[in-house]
Amino acid sequence: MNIMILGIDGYLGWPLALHLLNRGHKVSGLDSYVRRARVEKVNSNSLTPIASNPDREDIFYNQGGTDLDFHHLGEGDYYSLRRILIDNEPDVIVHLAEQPSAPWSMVDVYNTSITQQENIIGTLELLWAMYEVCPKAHLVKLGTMGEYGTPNCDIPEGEIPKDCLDPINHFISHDCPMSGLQFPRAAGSFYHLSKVHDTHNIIFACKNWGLSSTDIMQGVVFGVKTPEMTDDSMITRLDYNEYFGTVINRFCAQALISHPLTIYGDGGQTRGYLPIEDSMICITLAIENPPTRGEYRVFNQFEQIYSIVELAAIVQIAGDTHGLDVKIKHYENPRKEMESHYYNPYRQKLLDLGYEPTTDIEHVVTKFIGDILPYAGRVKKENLIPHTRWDSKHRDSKII
Ligand code: USQ
Repeated sequence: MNIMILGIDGYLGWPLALHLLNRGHKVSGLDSYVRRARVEKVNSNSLTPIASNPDREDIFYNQGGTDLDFHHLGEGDYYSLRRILIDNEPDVIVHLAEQPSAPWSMVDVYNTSITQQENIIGTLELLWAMYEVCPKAHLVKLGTMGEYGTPNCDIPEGEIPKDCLDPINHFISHDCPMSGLQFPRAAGSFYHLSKVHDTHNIIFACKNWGLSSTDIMQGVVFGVKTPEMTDDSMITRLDYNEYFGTVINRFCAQALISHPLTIYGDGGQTRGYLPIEDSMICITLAIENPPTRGEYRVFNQFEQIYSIVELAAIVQIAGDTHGLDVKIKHYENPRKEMESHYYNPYRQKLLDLGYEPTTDIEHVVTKFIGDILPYAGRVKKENLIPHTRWDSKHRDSKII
């Protein structure tokens, strides 16, 4: 297939390019390299020493990549996006080119506006360009499990199913008058909300113009190496700062330097998680099993659900295997979120396509810590305590 990856320089975009090239697909991509600049601006770095832009371009072309363009989605340069699509004629567009951080989106009015401008307007421009230039292409769009929030009932995949909810939260058999409508979204940050707005715009574009899309509600990804990274120059970025680092990646970076694992609040917050290899497999399944013309479908994408306390215990055990002294502490929660709640999302559609979730998470986290041990000296301690708060006050969280 002819696949274009938007956000090809990112944490997931880069390994996906290597994975798809390895499977014999034709791969092109675009990026604005803004992630590199934003991480520098918050005085942080990638834990892994990633290749410079020109070196990465060389690797991409050496691996068989066809075209790399510089483009910043949502910055109003619509005709250059159109031109890139005309030149590449993709069958599939994987859209990973969004501002991906909830905390960064909550810093101030400037960051909130940039997040929603880049994500919502960027996706709108893409939808218009697809309609005008390549309406038969399949849009694989990265959404988030965070769109649903943490409702007090089971979470289906996108739509409300035919079976209504019973009082003890499970689906029962009778026709629900609201079936077929989108399951209510209740996002917990301006970033997660930008993905909710994308969802509605994509649904409308599919209905109105006959575009087809897979909207992936992905859980939190962790890890850094995939089988295609045959030498260290091919490694993907790994963020661990309070903005761009997600929880398992942060915990493992903290473990490297014996900084206490930063559990926010009680740590009963439960989410779906998946190793980076699983993310590549799932996105590839979506690409290689496209929807029909005009279809909008949602895949919930995660390996398993875990609470933060459970994750901290897993990282502690994995760190111990490497002789690390891993401490765990609870910090004031900078976010407004439930710290104890019901959580039962479904993820049947990817299983039906053949996804076999990694089961031994302790083993995967142990291997991951081994992958990053050589880079322990690159961890900047000052990036580990959260400072941005959902109430817009800025101060370091204290240990509780
Ligand atoms: N958390 C801690 N300690 C930390 C960092 C986070 O306890 O040091 C907690 C947070 O309070 C939250 C949970 O871990 O309850 C997950 O936070 P996160 O920063 O790992 O992930 P989140 O902000 O929810 O968003 C991330 C990605 C986003 C992706 C989403 C999946 O940034 O792109 O879509 O995970 S989900 O969480 O299911 O929405």
